[in-house]
Amino acid sequence: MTTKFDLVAIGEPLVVMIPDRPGPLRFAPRFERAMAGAECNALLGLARLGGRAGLISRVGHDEFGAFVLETLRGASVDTSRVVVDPTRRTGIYFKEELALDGQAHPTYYREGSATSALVADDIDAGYIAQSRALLVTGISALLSDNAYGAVTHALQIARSAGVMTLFDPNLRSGLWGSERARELLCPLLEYVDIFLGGEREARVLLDGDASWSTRELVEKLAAAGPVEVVLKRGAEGAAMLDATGAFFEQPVFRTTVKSAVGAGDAFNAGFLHARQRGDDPQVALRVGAICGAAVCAGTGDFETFPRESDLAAYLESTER
Ligand code: KDG
Repeated sequence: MTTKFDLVAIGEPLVVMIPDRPGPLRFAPRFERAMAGAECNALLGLARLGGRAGLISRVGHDEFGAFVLETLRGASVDTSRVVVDPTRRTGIYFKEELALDGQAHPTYYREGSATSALVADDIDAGYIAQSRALLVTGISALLSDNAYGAVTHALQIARSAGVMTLFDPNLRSGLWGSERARELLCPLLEYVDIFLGGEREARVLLDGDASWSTRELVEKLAAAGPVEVVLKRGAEGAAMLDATGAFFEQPVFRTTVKSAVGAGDAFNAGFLHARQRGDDPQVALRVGAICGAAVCAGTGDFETFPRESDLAAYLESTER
C-alpha cells in the first residue's frame, strides 16, 4: 500500500517561553516565544530531514493556537487532523534553566488545555493507516483520561493496520496520570514495536531493581512487548536491543549544551528517519545521537535540528 506519511504523531503542541538568562523565572524580564511539545518536536525534526509528517491533536482557538499551526504548516507538517477547540486554550510552558545544575525546570500552563480534551473520536483510523509509523508518548497518554483513551485507540488502530508503532514514555510530573504512570503506561507496551525512552524513565516504568544493567533493562522491556528497545542515556549515549536480540551501544556526541530539552525527541526523529531509509540499527543509533546533540546546541526545542545535508556531513566526519 502506498503511504501518505512517514510519521503520524499524537501530541500536544505547546508554546514555549524561553527566558533570556538562566536563573529563577521571577528574575527573567524577557522571553523568546517558540514552539515545543515532545511529539511535535519529533515531527518537525523528521520533516526537516525530508520526512512526510502529520499531527493528530487539538489546539485552542487563540493566537498561540494559530502560531503553533503556522509553525507546523511552515515546516510542511500536515495539520489537517488538528481540531481547533473553540472553548479551550493552547498549552504553554516556560523554560527555566538554573545556572547551578544546568537542568531544565519547566513550568507548565496546560491544565484543561485544548489537547487534554482529545477524545477517541478525534483519531482518524484512515489517517493512521496511511502512515508508515505512529508515535505516541506518555505525555499525551497521561494528559487526561479521555486523551489516554484516544492514545490507546490509536495504538490499537495502528497495530491492526500493520503500522509501526513507536512509544516514548517521556515521564512528566503534574499531568492527570503522572502519579499512575506505571499502571497506565505499561499495558500500552503490548502495542508498541519500538520503545524509545530515557534509561531513568525505563527503570521507573518497570519499577526495576537499581542493580539491573542496561542490557538487563532492555531485555525486560522487550519481554513486555516492544520488538526493539532503544534507551537514551544522556551523557552516556544510547543503547539498543534489536529484533534479533543483538545489543548495541552508542557514545554521545559532545557538543556545547545550551539546553538539552528536546534532545530525546530529536533522537527519535533521527533514529526513525535512518531506519526508514534502510540504515542498520547501529547507524540509526548514530543518527539519533547526532540529531540529539544538534538540538542540545540551541536554546529551543527543535530549531537546531540538522538538515539532511548537515546530517550527511556529520555522519561522514564521525565515520572517519
Ligand atoms: O521533550 C521536550 C518536551 O518536554 C517539551 O517540548 C515540552 O512537551 C513538552 C512536555 O510536555 O514536557
